[in-house]
Amino acid sequence: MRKLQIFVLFILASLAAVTVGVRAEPVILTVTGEIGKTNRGPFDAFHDILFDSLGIEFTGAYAFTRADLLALPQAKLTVRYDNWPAEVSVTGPLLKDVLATVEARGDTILVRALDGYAPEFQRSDVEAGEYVLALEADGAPLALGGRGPVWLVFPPAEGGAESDDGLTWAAFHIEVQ
Ligand SMILES: Nc1nc2c(c(=O)[nH]1)N[C@H]1C(S)=C(S)[C@@H](COP(=O)(O)O)O[C@H]1N2
Ligand SMILES: [Mo]
Repeated sequence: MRKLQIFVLFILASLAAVTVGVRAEPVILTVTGEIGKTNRGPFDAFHDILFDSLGIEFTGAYAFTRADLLALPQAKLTVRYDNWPAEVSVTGPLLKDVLATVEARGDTILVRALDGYAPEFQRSDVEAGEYVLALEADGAPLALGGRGPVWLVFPPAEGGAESDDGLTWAAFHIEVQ
C-alpha cells in the first residue's frame, strides 16, 4: 500500500515537472533573435549571467537541451581540413533543422562560442549546405573543455579550404539576424 502511494506521488511529481517545464538536463544551445517560436521567457541578468557579461539581451528564446538536439534527425559528416592531423566524423542535427524548429526568419546566422568567437553565415548557405551542429566526434560526445557542447562543422569549400576557419567549437548561442 505504502509503495503504491509513493509510486503515485512519483508519477504526479513527474507530470508536474513536465507541466511547469522543469528540465532533466541543462540547456546547451540557445537560439535568439528573429525567430517565430520560443520556449522560454526573456533574458534575465541574474540567471543568464554569461549572456549578460557578453552584453546580449533577448525578449524570448528557444532553448535546446542535448536530448532536444538528439531528438532531431542526426546527420553524419566526415571531413578533413588541411590543418587537422586526420579526418573527423561528426554527428548531430543539421543547423537548418534547428533553424526550422525555431522558425528562423532573419538572413544572417551568427554562431557564438563560449570564448566569444562568433562568425556569421548566410541562412541561404546554411540551407543549401551541410552545416552540422555536432554533438559527437568519432563516436565520443563533445566535452566542455574540448569542442563541446556543440561544434559547428561543415565541409571544406570546393577547391579545398586551407583551414577550419568558421567551424565554431564550444558553441552555445545562435543569433538569427
Ligand atoms: N570557439 C572558437 N572556435 C573557433 C575558433 C576560436 O577562436 N574559438 N577559431 C576558428 C579558427 S579561425 C580556426 S582556423 C579553427 C581552429 O582554430 P585554432 O587553431 O585556434 O584551434 O577553429 C575555428 N573555431
Ligand atoms: Mo583560422
